[in-house]
Parts: sequence; C-alpha cells; structure tokens
Amino acid sequence: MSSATADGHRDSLVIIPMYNEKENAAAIIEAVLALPHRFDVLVVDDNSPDGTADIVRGKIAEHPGRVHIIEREGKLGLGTAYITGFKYALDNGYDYIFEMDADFSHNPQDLLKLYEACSTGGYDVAVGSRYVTGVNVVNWPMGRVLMSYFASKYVRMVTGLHIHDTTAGFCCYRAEVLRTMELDKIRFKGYAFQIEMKFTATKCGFKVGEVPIIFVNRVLGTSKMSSGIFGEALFGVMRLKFGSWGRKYPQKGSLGAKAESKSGTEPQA
Ligand SMILES: Nc1nc2c(ncn2[C@@H]2O[C@H](COP(=O)(O)OP(=O)(O)OP(=O)(O)O)[C@@H](O)[C@H]2O)c(=O)[nH]1
Ligand SMILES: [Mg+2]
Repeated sequence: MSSATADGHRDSLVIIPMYNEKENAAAIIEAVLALPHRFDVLVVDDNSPDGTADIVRGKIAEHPGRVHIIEREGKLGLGTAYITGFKYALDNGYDYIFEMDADFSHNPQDLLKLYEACSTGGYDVAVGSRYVTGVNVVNWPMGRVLMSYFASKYVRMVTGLHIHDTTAGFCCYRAEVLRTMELDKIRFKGYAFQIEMKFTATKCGFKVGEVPIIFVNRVLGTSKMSSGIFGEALFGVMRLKFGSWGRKYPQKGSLGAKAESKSGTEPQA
C-alpha cells in the first residue's frame, strides 16, 4: 500500500493525535481527504477505550494509501504522539507536515492556508494563530480565553518568541525543520510541547510565521486538558529559556543536500 501520488511523490501529511474521539474520528478524516489539495492523514491513537482505532481502520480500508494509523499502548500524551508522527512523516518522505486536533476546533479548510504559507509564502513553520487579529476563539468560557491570551503574552515575554499564539496546535512544518531540530531532545508533553517546538525552530534559524484562524471550542467528545499540562507550560518556559543559554542549535541549511532529499523509506503502516 503506498501513499504516494502518481509520480511517486509524497507531499502533505496531517497528523491527528486521538484519544477517545469516536464522535469526531470519521468526520475529521473525511473533511481532510475532501480538500482540493492532497493531504494524507496519520492518526496517532493511544489505545482509546472508546474504540476510536476501529473507526480509523475502517477509513484506512475505504481510502487505501491516504489514511494511516500508529497505535500506541496507552495514553502517552500529545507531545510524544506528535514526535512519533513526525518521525513517520520524515521516514515516508513527506515535505509538509501538519499538526491538527481531532475535535473540529481547527477548521480543516485552514490547512490550505497553512500549506500555502509554507509552500509559496516563504515560511518554514506556519502557525494557525488565534491572536493575530485580537482573540479569535468561539465558545470558550471567558476565563479560558483570558488564561490562554495572557499565558501567550507571558510566554512571549520569557522566551522572546515574536509570534502571538505560542501554544497553538494547528501548524505546518516544512520537512527540513523537523529533520534539523533534533526531535529526540524535545522534552515537553502538553501546551509546553507546542511552545518548545516553535522556540526550537526559531533557535535553529527557521522562519516561523502566523496565519490567522478562528478556533471553535469542541462540540463533541471530551477535553483532555489537565491542570498538570498547564503547570508544565508555566514553569517549562523558564526551563526552555535557561536551557537555551548553553545549547548550540543545529542551523537551517546545515543538513545540505540531505534536507532536500525526497527519498523516504517505504511506508510503515
Ligand atoms: N494520542 C493522543 N492524543 C491525545 C492525547 N491527549 C489529547 N489528545 C488529542 O489531542 C487533541 C487535542 O486534545 P483536546 O482534548 O482537544 O485538548 P484541548 O483542545 O486543549 O481541549 P478542549 O478545548 O477542551 O478540546 C485531540 O485530538 C485529542 O484527542 C494523548 O495523550 N494521546
Ligand atoms: Mg480541543
């Protein structure tokens, strides 16, 4: 089974981590596959007790080569789900790799805008941002809006990042970014993971830019956010900043021809 286009080229892969997303799984996969640009889908499921993986396997059978799944043994967190997905994307030769939630908080149509920002817009990382033009969040309780907004301001102050939405989880990475940035050194799991990715990409000399999006609170299924994840972000950003002082980051372009190589290994799933 191959996920390559007719000329053997793999272009875009959308990684969707899922934990107990049976209400959203089929619809979100179909919404991505229906877009006018070819996006393949990789679901990273952590043995969801609600049977999410069975639904995804059904979609794999319906759309051979377009949908993939990595099944992990238990709930290991969002950060490691993405790291696992990134490695799969690089091993399989994808050029543009996306992060997206399963719960329709991120509008699949916006994948096109993120793709454009990286493929022709000159960004190495495109961040779907809730805060470029005010606060574009629908149906969040005011407390959560304020918390997220001020958390982002705090993160900018501590890390020196120039983007407004530092915890955004709707992004596009050019493959070279992920190849360059030593994925095994990424430590955090929740919101801090998102900050760490943007911070590290910036330190590696990549151009990280924002694309305005409207974020809609989940309608179906349940949130997996916890106060532990929030606490990790609060103190994690300081550790990130201090840790960066003695560290030498591999720089954009340092991989040379290897970074431009489109030759992936064979698909694993
Ligand atoms: N594989 C995997 N997926 C996860 C894990 N935690 C969350 N997810 C998925 O990551 C995405 C984001 O999680 P959400 O629960 O929507 O987190 P959130 O958007 O901060 O919270 P809400 O706004 O309440 O939805 C969803 O697709 C989840 O199913 C995990 O530990 N493992
Ligand atoms: Mg959500």
